[in-house]
Amino acid sequence: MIWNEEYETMPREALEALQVKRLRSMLERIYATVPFYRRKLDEAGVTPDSIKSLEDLQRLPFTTKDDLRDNYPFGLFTVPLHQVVRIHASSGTTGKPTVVGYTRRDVETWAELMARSLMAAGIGKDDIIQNAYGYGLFTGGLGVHYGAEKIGATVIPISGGQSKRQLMIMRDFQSTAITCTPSYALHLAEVAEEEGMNPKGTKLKVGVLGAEPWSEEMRKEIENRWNINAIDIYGLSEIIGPGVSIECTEGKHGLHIFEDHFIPEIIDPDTGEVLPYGEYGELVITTITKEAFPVLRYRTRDITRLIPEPCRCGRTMVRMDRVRGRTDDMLIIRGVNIFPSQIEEAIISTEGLEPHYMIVVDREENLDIMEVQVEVSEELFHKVGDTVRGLQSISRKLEKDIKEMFGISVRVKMVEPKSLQRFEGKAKRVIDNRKIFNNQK
Ligand code: DLL
Repeated sequence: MIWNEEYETMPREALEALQVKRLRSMLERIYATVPFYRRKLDEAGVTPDSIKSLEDLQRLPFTTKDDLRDNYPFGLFTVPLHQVVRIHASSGTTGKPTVVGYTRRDVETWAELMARSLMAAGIGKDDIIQNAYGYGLFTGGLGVHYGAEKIGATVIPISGGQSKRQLMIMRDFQSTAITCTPSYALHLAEVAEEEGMNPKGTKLKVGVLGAEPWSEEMRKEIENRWNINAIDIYGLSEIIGPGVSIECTEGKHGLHIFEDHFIPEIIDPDTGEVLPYGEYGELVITTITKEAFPVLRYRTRDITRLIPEPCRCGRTMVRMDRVRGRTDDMLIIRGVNIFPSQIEEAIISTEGLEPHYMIVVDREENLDIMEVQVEVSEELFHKVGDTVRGLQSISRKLEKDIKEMFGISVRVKMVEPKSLQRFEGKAKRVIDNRKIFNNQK
């Protein structure tokens, strides 16, 4: 199902012409209204009307999260506040949040993109969407909400948390779709089982899950536990919120980026050089229709690659691969780059372990030490005769698998079922004590 055939299946040539036209008018807008961008464009020696093709984009400067922070809170808005009808902010773990604003038209654009996204996930007007993304400054809740209303679905604005209540409502209102983070979808299944409710027996048929990295193994786990189709949705507040890209139901291989609104590039995060299609690197996005808060070549810090091959669904929009992780979440252990989602894959493929884990990194005698804490399954835990030796063989297997993947030794610590923290929103997977140590110095 395609919400907007005209744009979503536009021939590439026409799409690229539209992108160039929109890019130029976006540049005119930021040049005229935002001193920060005017300065950066002047420094780069480019004027908006010198942009003739998409290749010219490479001559333009990047925008980083630090630039947004330096202009906190409203310094990069292109319109006076009386034209801003909504403000959101990204959580951020430390310091001030990143603030973004929307004009009335931006809110409409966002609703359109979320309408496209939900339809791509196989959701329509007859669906009942339980929207368990947080409502508030986080973009997840309201982003999904407006798109759901636009396609005429019934939306339950339940927000995150209160798992037992979520399950009661899911059953009583007969929700057919759930929107939340993958880690919360998994946690809800667990609570359902604890409450004696069979997650496979609900009316749910699809989950639109995102806002954090997750592995293919995690998808399978969620799909099996709930008997649903789990669709990956990507976005970030700085660009618009959820609805930057989404998987379609055709094969679930890559997320279509809505290129009539966003121009994606992949760069080498170290050199800033643009990489060809197919290579992994940092995703950079330029918004070309946003009014209040456009961003030029924004460095998302998310690692992925672009997949240009046409998709069976008929959309002509390029796909991005699932996000492997963020450059700032990437662990460097004794010089080796590791994304938590890669450890997740190894855990889920190990029999007897649950997909609940925490990675703890420390430094002992100048050496990086990585410990993977992971829950054993209830079943295994209660099988008495099998205890110590059985558990040891599982932790050794995981240690060996990780060693094979990365060439480094890790410690696997198996913990009791349900003893690690659960998350209602974005999961936290890493405790890096080296950072604390460095900060204290
Ligand atoms: O997480 C927006 C969102 C809400 C997306 C609901 C999807 C669903 P932020 O809080 O600004 O916005 O966080 C954005 O989250 O740069 C990625 O690192 C990560 N992220 C978002 N979606 C995915 C995904 C929302 N599908 C940051 N896979 C982004 C992996 C994701 N990481």
